[in-house]
Amino acid sequence: MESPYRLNLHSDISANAMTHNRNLSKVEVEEAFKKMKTFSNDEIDAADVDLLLKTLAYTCTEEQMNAYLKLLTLMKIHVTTLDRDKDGFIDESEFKCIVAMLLIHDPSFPTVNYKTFVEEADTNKDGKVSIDEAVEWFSKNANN
Ligand SMILES: [Ca+2]
Ligand SMILES: [Ca+2]
Repeated sequence: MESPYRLNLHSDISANAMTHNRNLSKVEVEEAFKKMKTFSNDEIDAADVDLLLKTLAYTCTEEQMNAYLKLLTLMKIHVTTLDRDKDGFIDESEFKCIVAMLLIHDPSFPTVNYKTFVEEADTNKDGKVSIDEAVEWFSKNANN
């Protein structure tokens, strides 16, 4: 691993966590961020993302945020964070980083090559895998 990836409190992801769950207020997201050990300058390390989600989930009932939604949010954070050149698409080296990261959390995650990934994940058939397409695919393939 290189220098740790940082997730910003005001990123799309944080907004996403809120829009997916209308009962989760900005204040709650902020408070969860501030509880993280690595919190500084409105950012946390990607390593704290799991804990952040657990903290957020803890403030909700199961009805408010179901397991799949948590998985989807977690995936979106991983995929968005690992889109290193920030072009909105997942290339081969980025794909490998995401898989490597998922394998840490879930050693049973299926190892798939990049070609297969593009074939399966590219739902609008433009030859590229966007962040949303990748999130869908990873969520479907994750052992939940
Ligand atoms: Ca990219
Ligand atoms: Ca596509």
